[in-house]
Amino acid sequence: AFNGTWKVDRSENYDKFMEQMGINLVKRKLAAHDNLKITLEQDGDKFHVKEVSTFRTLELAFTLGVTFEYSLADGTELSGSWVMEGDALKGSFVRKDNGKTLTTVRNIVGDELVQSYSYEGVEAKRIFKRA
Ligand code: MYR
Repeated sequence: AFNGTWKVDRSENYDKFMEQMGINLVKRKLAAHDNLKITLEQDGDKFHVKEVSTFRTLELAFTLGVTFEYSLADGTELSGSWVMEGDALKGSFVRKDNGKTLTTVRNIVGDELVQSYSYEGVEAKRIFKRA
């Protein structure tokens, strides 16, 4: 169900979320228009991800339940994993710089992919449409 290429359509509370993450105004303004595109390919419990934005292009792979490393576009390093709960992908990632946890959930809602983010009491969503 997650398979395919998803292009960000809109965001909710994403600026506040990035502010809580400690991202400065200039970077937040750029990130608001990052044209993020994510391609997901699932094969059993393995996922291959291609991420393309105005900041960078990167590819990674992860296995459900297995910890991996991921860096945000600003260089912030995270370590964590995704698990499947029902039809939802749930991620829990710890920031290496401060030990705080960022959680994120991917859900298919209608024909959209909704990704929710939570960090230190602030929640945001980014909603993607099939590219
Ligand atoms: C992937 O499945 O796309 C790779 C792993 C993603 C890890 C968690 C993503 C959190 C992104 C937070 C973005 C907000 C930055 C302030």
